[in-house]
Amino acid sequence: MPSESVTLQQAADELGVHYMTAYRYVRHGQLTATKRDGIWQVERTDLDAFRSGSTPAARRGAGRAVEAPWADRMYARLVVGDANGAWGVVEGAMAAGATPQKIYTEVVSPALVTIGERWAAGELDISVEHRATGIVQRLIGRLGPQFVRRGRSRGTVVVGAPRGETHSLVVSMLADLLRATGWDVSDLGADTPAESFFAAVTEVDPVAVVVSVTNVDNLPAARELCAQLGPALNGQPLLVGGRAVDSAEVAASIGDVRWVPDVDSLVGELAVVAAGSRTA
Ligand code: B12
Repeated sequence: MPSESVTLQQAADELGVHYMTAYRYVRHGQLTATKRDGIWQVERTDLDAFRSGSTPAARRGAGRAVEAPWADRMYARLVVGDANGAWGVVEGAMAAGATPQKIYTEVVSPALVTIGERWAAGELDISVEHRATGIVQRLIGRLGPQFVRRGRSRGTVVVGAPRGETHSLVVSMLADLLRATGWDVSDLGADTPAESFFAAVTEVDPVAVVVSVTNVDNLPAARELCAQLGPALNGQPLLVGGRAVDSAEVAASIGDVRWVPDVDSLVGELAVVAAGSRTA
């Protein structure tokens, strides 16, 4: 029996990429496709193998994605305000096998960190950072749907940042990284009043509430938020992290919260919390 095949356009739709990106995967030998009656066809088995990264070509691609200086290229596009070029870097890295998660953590974030360092050193004007922020917002908007995992949800997590904390890109990326691991995320964004946290908790009955703090100046606001929110929770833990919360001591100064050092640990912690709430 011949195996099921889809057109390259359908394969692109399923992968959540533009047709030209899927075509580049074929040209680079990462995705196997054959032309029949002038139309590129992809066997379902090849598409599944590409998606899981289990073909040698996809693995080679993934290796190249880590090796190539994609973050430097992204930085170069962001500082000159080249939105199309920045998306081109995303497409290039993905054609080379990078996952959307890696685009956030190994391409976009390092580029932003460099911009922050150069701004702090007085080498870049703040307007450059604002312009780069606008571009990254759009990149996140385009990449976001690719983080949604099909299948049964593991539950819902409320994510936000305290009043005054304007670093919203961080919250958006964090929310997507959690979605990619099967969680539904009620993303309240940055600069979130305590009332919005209350409303979200009441509405979605989350497994946990995640508070992100990027700027150390916002630690007092985080303390205030957690002091207000803690007593209103129905046993759900308050998980706190982000650039400004870089140790258990800093987290303890915020209050009765659990410190989580990074996103991987957060995914593990949420699994433990969810298992506990199921058996309780
Ligand atoms: C873009 C940016 C801005 C933009 C924000 C735009 C936006 N809408 O997000 C603008 C220009 C508005 C801005 C403003 C300011 N910024 Co600013 N900004 C940055 C910059 C360059 C990038 C931030 C970013 O998006 N990083 C990318 C993310 C994804 O990286 P990340 O932090 O690693 O995030 C991951 C983890 O932290 C983790 N995580 C996050 N939350 C949580 C929670 C939990 C529980 C867990 C487990 C994990 C987790 O997951 C994330 C995803 O992987 C940083 C530089 C940097 N080093 O980050 C400075 C930076 C954060 N900003 C800084 C400062 C000082 C400011 C200002 C105070 C400047 C000023 N004087 O006006 C203001 C005001 C901020 C405020 N009121 O809160 C400093 C903070 C230093 C400090 N004191 O702590 C930095 C570090 C720059 C620097 N080198 O000095 N900023």
